[in-house]
Amino acid sequence: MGVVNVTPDSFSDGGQFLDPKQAVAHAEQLVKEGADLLDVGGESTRPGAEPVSVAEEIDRVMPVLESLLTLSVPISLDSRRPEVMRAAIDLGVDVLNDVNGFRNPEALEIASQSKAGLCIMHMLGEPKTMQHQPVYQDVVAEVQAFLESQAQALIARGVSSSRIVLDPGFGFGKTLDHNLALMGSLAQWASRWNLLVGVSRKSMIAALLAKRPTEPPRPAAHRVFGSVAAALWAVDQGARLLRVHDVQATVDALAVWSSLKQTVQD
Ligand code: HH2
Repeated sequence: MGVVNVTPDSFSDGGQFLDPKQAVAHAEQLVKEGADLLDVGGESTRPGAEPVSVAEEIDRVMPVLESLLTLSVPISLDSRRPEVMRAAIDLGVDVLNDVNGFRNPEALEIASQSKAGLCIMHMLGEPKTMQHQPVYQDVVAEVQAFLESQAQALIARGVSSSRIVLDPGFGFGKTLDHNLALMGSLAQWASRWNLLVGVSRKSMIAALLAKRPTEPPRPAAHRVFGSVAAALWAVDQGARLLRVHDVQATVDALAVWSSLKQTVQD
C-alpha cells in the first residue's frame, strides 16, 4: 500500500503532494514501482497534528481520488470522518482506512453498507495528544480486544471477515516499548486476521536507528532502510499488507527475501 498524502503537514512528506497534479504524479510513480494499492489521505494524523475541517479534507482528497480511480490498482481513502468516507464511497473508492477504527457509529454504518475493503486501526486518544504518556495494562491484549470487537461489530452488520484488515496502529498513542510489544505479537494473531502494518519512516524507526538515546532523531527521509527492515519483519510474522512511503525499496527487498525464503524451503 503506497502512501499519497495530500496534506501540507504530514510528518514525512508534508507539502510535497498538496497540489492534486503532484499527488497524482506521485501516485502513478508508486504504481510503477509496484504498489498494489494506494492510500490517499487529506489530514495529517501525526502526533500533535491539528485536525482539519471536513470541507478542507474533502477539497484536498476528492480531485485526487477522482483521477486515481482510473488507475489499475485499488484506491483506499485514509480518513476518520464519516462525511469524507461517504463522499469517497459514492465516488467508488475500494477501501476505507480509518485510523479511528470505525468507532464513530456513522462511520461504522457507512463501512458496513459499502462493498469496500475496511482497515480498522487502533489509536489511543487523538493525534493532538496521543503521545503524551500513553498507558496500557497490557498493550497487546488491549489493542487486540479493541480491533476484534470493531471487526465483530462490522461482521454483525453483514460484513464478511475477508473484507476486514486489522492494524495495531504503530505510533498512535504508543511508546517505543508498546510498538515493539505489538511487533512481537503479530504472529499470534496473523493466523486469525488479515493484518496491515504501517511503520514506514515513523519515529520508532528513528529510535531503533539511534546509537545513543541523546542522539537527535534522523530526518524522516533517512529512515528508509530501517523501515524496510521492519517491513520484512512484519511480513515474516504474517502481515498481509504494508503501508509504505518507499514502495520501490520495499518491493525490491520483499522480492529478494521471498525468493530466498522459497529457495530455502524447497
Ligand atoms: N499511519 C499514518 C496514517 N494512516 N493508516 C493506517 N491504517 N496505519 C498507519 O500506520 C497509518 C495510517 C501516518 O503516516 P502518514 O500518513 O505518512 O503521516 P501523516 O499522518 O502525518 O499524514
